[in-house]
Amino acid sequence: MLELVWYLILPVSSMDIREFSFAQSSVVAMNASSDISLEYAISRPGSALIDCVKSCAQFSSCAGVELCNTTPKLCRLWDREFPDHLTNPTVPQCQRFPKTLRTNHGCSDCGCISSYESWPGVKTLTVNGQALSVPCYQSGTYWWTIIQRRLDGSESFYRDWASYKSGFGSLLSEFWLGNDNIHVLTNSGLTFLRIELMDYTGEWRYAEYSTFLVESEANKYRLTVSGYSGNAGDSMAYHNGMSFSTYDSDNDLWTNHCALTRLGGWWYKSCHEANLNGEYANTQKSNGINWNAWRGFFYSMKEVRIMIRRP
Ligand SMILES: [Ca+2]
Repeated sequence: MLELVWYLILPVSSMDIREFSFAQSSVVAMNASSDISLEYAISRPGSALIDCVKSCAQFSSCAGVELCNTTPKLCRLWDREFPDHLTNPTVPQCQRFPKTLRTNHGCSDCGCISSYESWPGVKTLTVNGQALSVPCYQSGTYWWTIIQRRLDGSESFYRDWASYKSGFGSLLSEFWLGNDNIHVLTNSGLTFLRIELMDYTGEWRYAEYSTFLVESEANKYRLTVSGYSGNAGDSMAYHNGMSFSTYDSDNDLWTNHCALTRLGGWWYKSCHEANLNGEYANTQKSNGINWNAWRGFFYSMKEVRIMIRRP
């Protein structure tokens, strides 16, 4: 990894150039040329990259640079996040350097990060003095902190208490942020909840809750949720006041064991109206990623995002 550190302040810039680092991305790609806000040739020898990142640092909207080892060398400024999944082997001489903040300014949530950065993505928060990486997501005018995501069934959510406590999966795809982290985040004021759901036709619906609190492990991560609005229907009210259960820890109100039979970890009662950690693509009654108020117990949502912010 090549990393440049800057100790220059450009007078034209409203942002201090020292705040940024440019680390070479592992992906060499070139696509979506409409996202390039500026491209220019660099004639001065030996200083192409320095030239290029200096330009990028001047613009808060610049998300990174691409330096092409052509003749002459080309500097491209990108005005949105690099789409890492895109690759174009026809331009192997271009290298990418995403711009990242050197400091998160002590931000403990994505809303705070949005004051300093232009594009969401995986960011590092400082929560209770500890670093915590989370995906930030923009929905409407807000940046949200994502605590759970289902995308494609690549991750098993049939996990034990310890896994749900600490979290599992990949922040770039499917994951659970961890009950301890969710407790700390809600306890620090991220008490506004938004759940986004997509069915297999591609339709998205949402449910928002003005109050969302998850207690500590000592209280079995007891859930407080209320204040519904949205168009997906309210499938969380049923779970208000419930403790968390996993297949190795039955804290539900049923004589049997919900987490074991419903294949997830959740604030089960007897058993659920929402089963967002259920088994991916399972259409057996109540075992899939259910949201009963919209699609019922025999429908497993294709995609889910659970996210929180300060009110
Ligand atoms: Ca039980």
